Amino acid sequence: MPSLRSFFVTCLSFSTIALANPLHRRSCPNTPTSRGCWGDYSIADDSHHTWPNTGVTREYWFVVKEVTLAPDGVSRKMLTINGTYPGPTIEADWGDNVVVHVKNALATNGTGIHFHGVRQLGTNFADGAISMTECPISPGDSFTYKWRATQHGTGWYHSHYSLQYSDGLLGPIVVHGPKTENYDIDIGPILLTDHYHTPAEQLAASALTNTLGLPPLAENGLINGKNVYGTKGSRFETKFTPGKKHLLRLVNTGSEVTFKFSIDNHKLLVVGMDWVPIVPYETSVLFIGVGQRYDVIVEANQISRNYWMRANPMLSCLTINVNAFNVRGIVRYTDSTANPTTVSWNIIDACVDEPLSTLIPYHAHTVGPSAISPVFSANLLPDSIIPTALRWDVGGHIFHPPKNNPLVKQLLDGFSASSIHTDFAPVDFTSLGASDDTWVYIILQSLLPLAHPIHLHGHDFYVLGRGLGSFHEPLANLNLNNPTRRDTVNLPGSGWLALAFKLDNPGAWILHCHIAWHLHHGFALSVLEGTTAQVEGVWGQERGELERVCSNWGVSGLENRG
Ligand SMILES: *[C@@H]1O[C@H](CO)[C@@H](O)[C@H](O)[C@H]1NC(C)=O
Ligand SMILES: *[C@@H]1O[C@H](CO)[C@@H](O)[C@H](O)[C@H]1NC(C)=O
Ligand SMILES: [Cu+2]
Repeated sequence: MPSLRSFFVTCLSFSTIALANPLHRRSCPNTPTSRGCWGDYSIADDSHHTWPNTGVTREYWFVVKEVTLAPDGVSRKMLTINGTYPGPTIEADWGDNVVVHVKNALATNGTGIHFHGVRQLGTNFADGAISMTECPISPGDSFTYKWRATQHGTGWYHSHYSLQYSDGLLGPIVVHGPKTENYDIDIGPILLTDHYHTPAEQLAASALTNTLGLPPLAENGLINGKNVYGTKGSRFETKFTPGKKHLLRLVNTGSEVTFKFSIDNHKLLVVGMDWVPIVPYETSVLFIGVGQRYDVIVEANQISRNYWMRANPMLSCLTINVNAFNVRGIVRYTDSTANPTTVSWNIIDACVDEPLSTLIPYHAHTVGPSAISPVFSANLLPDSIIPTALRWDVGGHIFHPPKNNPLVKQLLDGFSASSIHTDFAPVDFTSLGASDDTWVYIILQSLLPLAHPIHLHGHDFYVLGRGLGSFHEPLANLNLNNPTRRDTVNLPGSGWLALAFKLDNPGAWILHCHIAWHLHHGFALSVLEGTTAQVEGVWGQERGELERVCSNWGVSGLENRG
């Protein structure tokens, strides 16, 4: 078999020819032996800068409804898209347009859908972050999200309203594109989550008044919406074709849990993190925090039998899970229905993210000097109204803004960034404007021995460094030379994290901890990017829809009930 490198070189030379004369651009098909190819494009094309113009629109109709389901055999009420959990897969090719019509069929609750990690370049209005870019969609009302799949890989969508995704309102996103290694079969998304038998709202209330700051107890974990619980339920299963290479698209859709994922006896070749292709590396056990994704290739090169697929919750990340060592699926080589008897890799329980040195983006970027580098510390403080309850304070602000007056609406209505209410925890970059060469760094500091998966909307950020203790690193010591680039990364407990991004996407974006309870209790900052004129520029006609959805939300009278 020819080496993958030769395919890249072939594709690369095609695109060089294409630059000289577009009519001579030859198509390089994506096949099991040429996954680096992608028609007129290839893995050599950096999706940060370029994407195919397919002219194709993928359209989806989602109905948000409450149903009773039993993912692990125990019935509970869940919030779903069209009654299924996980929700339907949004599937597109790199460069396609995606249109998602969301109708709210809940009786007494608002909703909204966010597309996790999708860059939303110039489409701030499609981000679906309630309080930031949108009012909740009222019962009976609908909203249409329109965005371009400029990146490729694996993602997920979820409600960004209250704790709704913890009650099930989520599903996978697959954007097909070239890969940095060859594989034969795409197994598709594999969603990993913690699972609770109690509605999220009740759990959050107990987490709030738990003065130790301990998370709620999870009864279980699920793989693609399934697992056993005692004698109930059934496990997720997948079939491997002997001798073939399988692509698995791993997503942690959890509320709080950090997993180590593994398949007994099999190595994982990691080829993508979040929406970013990486230089492939091999591991037997992969650490996946809430919101993170990894595309891995697994070769069915072991003897023909059944194997455990494991998602072990990391108890050292302060997860509490009743079924901790039994969050498993089954990989079968044959039609046997027996349970596997295989032995686990040695899995060390540690709350330590994949090392940055192994997560090397395939397309190297260099980070420029920062215009500004604010430091924000995260701490748990007593609530001003209920002193026995705790709230997350980040840089002196607790994020709990109104739903009926989103930050972007206030900007468009002519309020200056400095007059935005402090409940938005605003980080105001408006005076810098948005341009292709303005960089900002943000340093986050965790004052408690608790790690947080940090996620930014509207960008892939650059992870310039992280460490234990308090941040006193000279900026010059940070790694600006092709640092790890992704949209969700772990801030270590009692440690720091230095992130960078370019101010190239005007709008209002949220930077937050993806532990659902932490976000719900204030762990977020609002990033204001671009001048008001630039924000107006990207919103254009979409402002009418913002006004309509907000006005309906006002009429619904639900503002103070969720
Ligand atoms: C969801 O349900 C609606 C209404 O029944 C239907 O039109 C739509 O095609 C369904 N969508 C998906 C993705 O299954
Ligand atoms: C709406 O849903 C959220 C999350 O599930 C819940 O916390 C809230 O209480 C609900 N609101 C109403 C009015 O039912
Ligand atoms: Cu957190």
